[in-house]
Amino acid sequence: MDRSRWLAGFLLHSLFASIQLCEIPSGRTHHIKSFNKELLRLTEDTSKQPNPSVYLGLRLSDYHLRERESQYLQRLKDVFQPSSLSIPTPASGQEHPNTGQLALYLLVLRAACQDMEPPLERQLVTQLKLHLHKEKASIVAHENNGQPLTNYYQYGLGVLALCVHNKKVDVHVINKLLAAEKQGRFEHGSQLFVDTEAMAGLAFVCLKRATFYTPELLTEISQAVQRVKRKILTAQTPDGAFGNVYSSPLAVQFLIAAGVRNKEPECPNGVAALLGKLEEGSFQNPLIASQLLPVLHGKSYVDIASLECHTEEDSLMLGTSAPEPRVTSQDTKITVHLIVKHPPRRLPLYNELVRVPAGSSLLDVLKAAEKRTDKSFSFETQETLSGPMLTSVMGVKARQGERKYWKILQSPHTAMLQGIADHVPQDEESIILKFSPW
Ligand code: B12
Repeated sequence: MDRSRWLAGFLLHSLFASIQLCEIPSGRTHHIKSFNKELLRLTEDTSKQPNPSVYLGLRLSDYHLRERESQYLQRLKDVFQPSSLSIPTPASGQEHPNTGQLALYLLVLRAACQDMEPPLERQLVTQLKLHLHKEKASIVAHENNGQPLTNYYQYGLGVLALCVHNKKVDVHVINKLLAAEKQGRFEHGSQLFVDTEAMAGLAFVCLKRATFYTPELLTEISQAVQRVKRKILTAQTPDGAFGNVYSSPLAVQFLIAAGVRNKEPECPNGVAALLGKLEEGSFQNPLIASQLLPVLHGKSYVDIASLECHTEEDSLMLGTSAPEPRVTSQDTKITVHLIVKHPPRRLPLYNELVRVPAGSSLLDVLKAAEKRTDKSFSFETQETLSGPMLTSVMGVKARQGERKYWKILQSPHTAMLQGIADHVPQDEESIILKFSPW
């Protein structure tokens, strides 16, 4: 081979190697397809409210079953689309969709290549701008300690949704997100809230590509992307997860969007950890699964901006077999120690052993405790995109605007990484429900 051809080949190879993004190595098609099918099967259950995140995950996949996606889109519209210009449709039992739900619905409309010119669609954009304005006002109202009305995760999601629709985001709204990120508001002690950091990071990557902003602001946004990248890479644990296993999907979405290369060792290690957990079946929760599916195709929420709908072909087939339900064994019973704490009271409100069939979820344990003859335990839940959230225990619940919640712990200092419907306790496990600030 002559030298110039060798050099050209070498350069081409180096170029190819250097653009290898933080993505999934090839050869996983079978696994990815069956994971995709599981998410698609969830759309069959019409007894559950449709979940906009699930639709986004499906749209960011390379595999599709268009009729199913269209049916699910219609169900989402039935829930989220306002039917008139003045009265927004209630969603999830709330008076209005919250900032995050509205943002997700707008992302859904872009992912479905919906025409956004009709008045009702334009009104949704205006409504999200208004929500973000109120969120910002809430941050400003308390100077150094200000918080958005919902949370910074939803604030970032709102900015991302407007940006993906190529709408100009109010510079003051952007500045508050930049400042919060810079001041480390997504951190608690030494712990980084990776999901929130990643969501803000996705918003910054999108804003960086827009043409509306001054060079000074774009420089600040670029610096923020670099900071988010550094923080997320530093949050990698020895087992490869970014933060924890469930924040890793969004973290890797960000790394893909920010163009992080495979040659940075955190990336292949993180991807390997995700694939390992995928094979173990750790991503059963629909919300987390829907945040992971784009990653398996090397995509992120930022890619919703450029999704096209006319080129897709059906490439998924669903058999008739339904997913296997969780197996509980009536013969084998386990004992779970349930403790309810309501600080500053020193004595627990509840402290009992509860017997349930092996394989029961924590939700089943709470139901069993409630059924006991002494009737001393009671609880309430609220349906969310992540599943049922524990909102009240023995009559104690957060008041409107009070930043408290029922924290679930496995030991006095270990917070659980799953919700009540997903966690399956082992025999003799202790579960502490503690009313805590957030
Ligand atoms: C903010 C947040 C919280 C806040 C919510 C307060 C608020 N009003 O804003 C607080 C601190 C209360 C919280 C609590 C918990 N959280 Co949280 N939370 C989030 C976060 C960062 C954003 C949620 C959000 O706003 N979504 C957007 C809107 C549009 O969706 P939504 O459905 O309307 O949002 C509501 C629900 O998400 C709900 N919620 C929040 N966390 C959880 C967790 C579970 C399991 C459920 C069912 C509901 C729920 O609160 C939101 C606001 O009302 C997500 C990150 C993510 N990737 O989703 C983690 C996340 C959902 N939380 C998680 C966990 C584990 C918990 C806890 C179980 C922790 C614990 N050990 O106690 C508890 C819930 C306990 C309970 N009582 O049932 C995990 C869930 C992982 C999984 N396997 O599904 C996530 C993904 C974070 C992570 N990577 O670990 N959380």
